[in-house]
Amino acid sequence: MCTAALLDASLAAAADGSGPLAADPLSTWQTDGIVWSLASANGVVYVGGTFGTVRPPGAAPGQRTVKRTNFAAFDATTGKLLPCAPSFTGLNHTVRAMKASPDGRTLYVGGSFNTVGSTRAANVVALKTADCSLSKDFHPSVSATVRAIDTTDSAVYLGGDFGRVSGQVRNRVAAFAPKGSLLPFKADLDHPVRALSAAASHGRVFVGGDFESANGKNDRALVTLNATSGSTLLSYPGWFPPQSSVKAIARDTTRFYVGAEGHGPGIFDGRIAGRLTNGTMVWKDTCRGATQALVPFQGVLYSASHAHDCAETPGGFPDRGDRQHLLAQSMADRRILHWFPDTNDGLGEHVGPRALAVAQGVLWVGGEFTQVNEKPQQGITRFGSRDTGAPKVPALSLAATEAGKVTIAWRASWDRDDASLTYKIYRDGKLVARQTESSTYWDRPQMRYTDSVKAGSRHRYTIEVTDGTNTSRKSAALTVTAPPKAPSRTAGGRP
Ligand SMILES: [Ca+2]
Repeated sequence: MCTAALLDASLAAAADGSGPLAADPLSTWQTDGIVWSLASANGVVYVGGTFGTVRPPGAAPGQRTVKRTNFAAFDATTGKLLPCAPSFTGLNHTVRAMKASPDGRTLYVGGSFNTVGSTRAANVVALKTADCSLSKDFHPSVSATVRAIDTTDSAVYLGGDFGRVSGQVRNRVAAFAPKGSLLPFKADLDHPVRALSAAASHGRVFVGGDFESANGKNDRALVTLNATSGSTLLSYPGWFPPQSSVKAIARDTTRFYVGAEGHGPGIFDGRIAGRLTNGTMVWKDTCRGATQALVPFQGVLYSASHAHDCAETPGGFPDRGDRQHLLAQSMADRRILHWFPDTNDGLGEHVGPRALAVAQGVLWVGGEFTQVNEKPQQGITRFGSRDTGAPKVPALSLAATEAGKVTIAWRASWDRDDASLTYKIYRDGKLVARQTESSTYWDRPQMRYTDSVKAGSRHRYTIEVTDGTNTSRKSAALTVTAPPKAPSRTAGGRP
């Protein structure tokens, strides 16, 4: 991506097709286990999951570890580890959901735990962000795992596996006043809730998960509830095939976005954009490879998945037997943008990234991975706006020669955040040609250049490739002697 693009990210996406972020990871702390949730407030990024230690950037597993039990906090700008470190412990201890209050003063943390520091808790607590202490007001008792949290000025919504909250029946979704009293909001979902998005200005809450039924009606995977009463406002018949779950919901001022995970026939693993006002669909992409997290940022919808077939989505890729774990797509029209940082599958269920958050213009990614862009990096990574990676240099080969002519060939390289690359061809160290070509990792065209030289002369050719910001090293030299005169012959030796 070009630096001028940073001035206006929506224009940037249009200008070079990559969006506001570069695909080169920033130096980032790591965890020794799975990150399930990310949240930010007041210049701090909170990381929750199933882990016992964190370690600095570059440290190998087990080296220079610092104890952090399922929760850690980092400076959003520098990435430095912060001292805020309550431990979340208990049977199956894990942090699965976090969200700050709109004023940033409180961080709500949910999961499966019964002790936070030395305080008894029941699967959800509130931390005061000013001093990292536990809120004494907010200490509801939730009967099972909390998997989703969203907040408004007047309510904290929880979703998960539970059936009772503070002694009352609340089937998989509940709402509290910010100070901790249970609100009358009540809905009945038959299977776990995994995602929540509260649109306070519209008086509604978008709820996603594994359920087949909501408030006694067949409503699979996604439902929109009245934010005060919990009654069903909008349903989505036909949006999700059987055995599909909504794993993530995000929204902006006019639309909501859902990410799904499907199992079995007629699978739906992609993303849908819908209108907040009436729940109608704007677009749907049918990429295969379950979506785990979504975050909108400057006109781009970033998603965590293990996409392996996006052939039917504009800008997408065919199934090649590999997986692309991070995607950027236009929020306007679902087009897959040229932004392809990647993780490996990693630990656990081997799906790579599971959580996304943007803080101070930087995208934080958490999950199961142990590599980012093919280098060791576990649990957390970050992407900012600065493009620092050069494309790989192609290898030159001889395509043909004839008297006074040499044709050299190479296969186009590719770059993780720039589609259009410029190739510079040198003869005996002197720049003789430039060619610009678009490429992706799944579509790298063959390229060639025919040079005119003196018959019988001998030359050394090299090539380098640039994304406009970063230039590769020069290739190994290809030495060619142009034939003295006709007839021509090809490199294959046929007359
Ligand atoms: Ca680049």
